[in-house]
Amino acid sequence: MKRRQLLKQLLQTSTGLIAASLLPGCQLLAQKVEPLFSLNLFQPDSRLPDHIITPLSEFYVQSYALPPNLTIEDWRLKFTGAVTQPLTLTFKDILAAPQQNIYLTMECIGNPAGGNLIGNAQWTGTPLLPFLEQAGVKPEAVQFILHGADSYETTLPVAEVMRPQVLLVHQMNSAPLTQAHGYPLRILIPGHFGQKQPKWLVGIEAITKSKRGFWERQGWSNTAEIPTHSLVRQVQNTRVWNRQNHVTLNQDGKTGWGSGILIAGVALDKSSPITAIQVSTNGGQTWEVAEQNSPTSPHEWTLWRYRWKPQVAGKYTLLARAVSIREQQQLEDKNYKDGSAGILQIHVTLEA
Ligand SMILES: Nc1nc2c(c(=O)[nH]1)N[C@H]1C(S)=C(S)[C@@H](COP(=O)(O)O)O[C@H]1N2
Ligand SMILES: [Mo]
Repeated sequence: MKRRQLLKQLLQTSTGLIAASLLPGCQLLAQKVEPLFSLNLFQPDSRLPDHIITPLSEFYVQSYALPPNLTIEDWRLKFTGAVTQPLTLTFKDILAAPQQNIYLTMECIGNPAGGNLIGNAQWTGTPLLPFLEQAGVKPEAVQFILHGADSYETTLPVAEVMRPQVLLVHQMNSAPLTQAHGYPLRILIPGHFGQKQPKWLVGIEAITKSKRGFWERQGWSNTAEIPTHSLVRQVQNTRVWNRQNHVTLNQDGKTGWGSGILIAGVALDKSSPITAIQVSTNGGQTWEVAEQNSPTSPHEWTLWRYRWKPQVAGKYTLLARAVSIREQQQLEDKNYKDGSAGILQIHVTLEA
């Protein structure tokens, strides 16, 4: 894609200019710009599904450089630094270990409210912890540096990486990882934005003095924990993100507003279940509870939909906020470099 075309597309979004220069992974070389997905939640009488998987063709890609070309034969994962027994794993070692599947939603910390840098997949891999125990992490270690073969690096506290739910994954939606998504292996660190989950993982280094990673050195959150937040995807058949967050509906026809309007989206938190998604159609004066599913994994997005029955034509401001045991989503971001936690405002015009 030509730079000008890309800028044009970015400008169609409200935060486009910020996005062009500051997004983690917003590199002209390797970014897919329009990974829209459709939720297909528009049979209101049907049950909400337990899972919606983002097809690979619509799964966003954020890479700060060109993806490295690795082969299973040559790939190695090295455990180095403050460990008693440095360890080198081959791909066979990974496959010989017990395998697990996990549903996990990946989101970029630079994803603007309601944006598309988010996708849900079922990942297959093996826990990291037994390998770390084998390598013997020394008590003086404070952090691990996770190294990608593209020289990407990020760091996390020892305790965060030594949780049993941290996985070394080699499959996405039952197929080997594609080159863009980290072939042959990446790490999943549940609860954190994408920047903490290096693709093409080749090194785990225990260090005794804290260090910041690639995006963190540029001011992005060093913890990069996922806040409680919701993303509106669709109002009737309109994908709101693609239309400057503005939807115009005529009263007539199946997708008009005469017989009600379906609003649908997703919500996510770092670790707590989403207890409610609330929708306001009057700019936040009153809120109604949306229908939602309850995923078995807290690391997978919650799906929700709301049926709105407006009585009169006019202009409306539509908001959706997520509530978890931890927090209730607020209108404004505290600091966008901690991830977008603010509520997206959608402007709806209903024509008579
Ligand atoms: N090695 C490596 N890992 C990386 C990155 C990268 O540039 N290099 N980008 C990170 C960022 S910013 C995000 S949001 C996720 C995106 O994962 P995806 O491209 O599979 O969607 O990968 C993360 N892991
Ligand atoms: Mo990212």
